[in-house]
Parts: sequence; structure tokens; C-alpha cells
Amino acid sequence: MDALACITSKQQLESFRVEFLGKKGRLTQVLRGMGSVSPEQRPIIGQLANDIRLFIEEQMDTLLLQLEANELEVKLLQEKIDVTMPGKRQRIGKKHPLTTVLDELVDIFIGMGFTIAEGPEVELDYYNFEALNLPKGHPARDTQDTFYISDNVLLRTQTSPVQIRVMEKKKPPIKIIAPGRVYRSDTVDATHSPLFHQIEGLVVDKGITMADLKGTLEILCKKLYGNDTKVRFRPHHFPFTEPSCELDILCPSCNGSGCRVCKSEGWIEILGAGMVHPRVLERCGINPEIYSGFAFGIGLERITMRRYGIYDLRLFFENDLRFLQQF
Ligand code: 2NM
Repeated sequence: MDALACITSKQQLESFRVEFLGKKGRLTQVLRGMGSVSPEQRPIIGQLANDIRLFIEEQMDTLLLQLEANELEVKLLQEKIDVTMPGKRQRIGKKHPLTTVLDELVDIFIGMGFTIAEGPEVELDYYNFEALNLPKGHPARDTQDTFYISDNVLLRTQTSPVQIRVMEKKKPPIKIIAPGRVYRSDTVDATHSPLFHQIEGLVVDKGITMADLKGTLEILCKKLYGNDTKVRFRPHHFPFTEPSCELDILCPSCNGSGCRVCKSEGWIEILGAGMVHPRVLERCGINPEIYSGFAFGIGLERITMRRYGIYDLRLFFENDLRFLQQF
């Protein structure tokens, strides 16, 4: 009993068990010695040894429960937390301004029934140029502004290849936008970056005309800049559309009289567009005698810069928190 009273841990209790009840334990030794006890005394001593074993085991069980309770109490004391202490503040980030404007544009197009198409940023020369009516030797595919990976592989310079891939696979009606990163080998300055973002759109069906193009893009501008926005369509040239145009909005700052915002132009260029060239449709397996379509391309950076008065394109890509936290 004295030996039990000194025990303060489970390890000590285990040593005690080995010492008294183990294979070579003291009580076991007593039972082994039964051979030398007279037959009359054997049952008495056997009974006694058994009673002692039961008694020790009972005492050990009680002690074990007590030790475990003590252990838990110590643990609870050690792991006590003060729930009234102030927590660590979680800093929540913000959307990048390009993401904000992209999300807004995507919402507008979804509302007009467009779906979103995606494709590879590493493209084949065929999808980026050839299929878009830009044959080898065309000035727009000059190596000066295209990142070539090999003769036939490049970083896409616009998201039109996505639309070519969709037209190849899907029969009209087609009504998609293709947002994403595009790459051009420009020298970096306040208005040029080798990586920027475009949203191109494409609508192909029977009987699509320039009126659909004008209506759709005017509604886009009114949703983006307000219902009283004035638009104009200026003739332009793109190799993949015919006819082609650019869309301007009347400068909301000066109402057309000319100011710093519109650089004295009175109008602000928003996007390029046109009726998809019949040769482009044909190459994708769409019969231009039956179907027609319009397409457009919007530069995300330019729209975002104007929206927030950002004067240097490089700020978008530097990830400076002082810049990003302003929006
Ligand atoms: C623009 C301007 C005009 C355009 C054309 C096509 C396709 F694939 F249908 F031929 N996609 N996007 C297009 C037309 C893009 O960006 C200023």
C-alpha cells in the first residue's frame, strides 16, 4: 500500500504492475513457490494470493482513474484560453480594377444573351492569323509585335482565335464573348504593355446585319456609360471584317466641345467592330451565302483607365498595394 501511495504518474503505475503482477513479479513468484507448500495449506495460500491479486488490481484501477482525472485537469489548466482577448484582424483584399470592369462587361453581355468562350493563350499561327484573313507577309503579323514560340506557335495577339475555334466546331446561331489575356511585343511605357486584356464578341446567324451590330454596341455603351450616352460609328479597316468600323462615344466631360479627357477630340474611342469577312466564315465551314455575322473587340485596360482616371498602364501589373487599395 505504501508503494501505491507514492505513485503519481501512469508510468509509475505500470512499473508497479510489472513489479507485483508481471511475469517475474513478486506475487507471481509466490504462486510459483506453491510446489513447496504442503497439500493442506496449498488451497489456503492460493486463495490468499488470489485475494491479494484482486485487491491490488482494484486499488490500481481506482488509482488509474484518479491519475487520469488529474492529467485532464492539468491539461485543461495549461490550455486555458482567454476568450476576451482581441482577435487577429483578417485583412480582406479587393478586386483588381481590371477584374471589376471585366465582371461588369461580362454581366452586361450575359444579360444580352451572350455566353463566354475560352481558348489557349499559346496559339497556332493558323488560328491567330491565317484563319482571320491575315496571310503570311501581312504587316499586322510582323514579328515586331508578335511573340513567336516557333514558326507555327505564338502567344495570341487577340482573342479572335477563340472565336475561330468556336465557329469551326459549332453551327450558328453563335453568340459569344471571348475575354482574356493577349500578348504583343511592345516596348513598355504608360500606354503599352506586352500583356493586356481584350473582350471580343461574335454573333453569327441567318440575317445578321450591320443594324444588329449598331444596336448591340449602342446598348452596350448605354449600359456602361449611362442611358444618355451618344455614340457614332466611324469607318475603319480590319482584315477580318468587311465593312469595319470603330465606335466612339461623345465625351461626357465636355459634351463634344473638346477637353483634356478627350484630348480635344470631342469623342472617345471605345471599340472596333465589323461584319465578319465572308472568307473567315467560309474557312470555318460556315456558308457565307446563308449566314452572316458581326464581331467586335474591346480593350479592357483603356476602358478601365478612363473609368478610374489611371494614367499609367504599368500600375495595373505592378501589384503595388498602395495602388490596388484605392479602388
Ligand atoms: C476587333 C474588331 C473587329 C473580330 C473578328 C473576329 C472573328 F473571329 F469573328 F473574325 N473576332 N473578333 C474583331 C472584329 C475584333 O477588335 C478590335
